Amino acid sequence: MPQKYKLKAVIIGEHAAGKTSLIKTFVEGKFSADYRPTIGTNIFIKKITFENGDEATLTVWDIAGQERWTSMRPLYYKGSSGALIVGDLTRKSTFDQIVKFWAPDVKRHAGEAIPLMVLANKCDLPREASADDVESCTKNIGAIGSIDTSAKNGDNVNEAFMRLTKAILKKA
Ligand code: G3D
Ligand code: MG
Repeated sequence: MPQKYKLKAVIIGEHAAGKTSLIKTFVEGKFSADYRPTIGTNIFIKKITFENGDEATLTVWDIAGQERWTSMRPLYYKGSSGALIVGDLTRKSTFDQIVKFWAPDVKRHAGEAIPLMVLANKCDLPREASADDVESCTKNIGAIGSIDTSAKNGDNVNEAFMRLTKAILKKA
């Protein structure tokens, strides 16, 4: 019997790193009707089908606006089984902030063991953060891995979401 899973993931990282663009690319331009401006969160839903017929309905929560300062962060993280953490390759500081702020923040709210995937976004542009910078960020926070992405041309976007989903379900 194929299994059906329902999962919640969050996408976090500095303002303008590309979080909303990445999700929009992943869900092929479809905004969820479930848009909740009152809590400053966009919620996107995508169904993923695995090779063996199992299905996962992945709900991704995206903080809109003042990412760091919302008092809604505990609600936002609640019940998450994984997190995509986005850095911007054109701004090295966004990876420093993952180590200093975002990884501790998600672990505090969602538990130390939550699977984290680092997305090194904007790989279509000239980079300021090196592969070493991304790797040390990934190791430092104990993420399951990192992947270079471009929300603009779609590079690795599907792969990034699939790797996190598989890690959550322990399929890889
Ligand atoms: P956020 O949700 O993390 O705040 P956004 O970030 O998704 O709003 O993206 C911020 C800006 O970066 C947007 O530009 C967006 O088009 C751009 N962007 C996001 N991802 C990529 C990428 O992979 N490559 C390139 N070249 N640009 C990207 P604007 O100009 O609309 O503010
Ligand atoms: Mg956004």
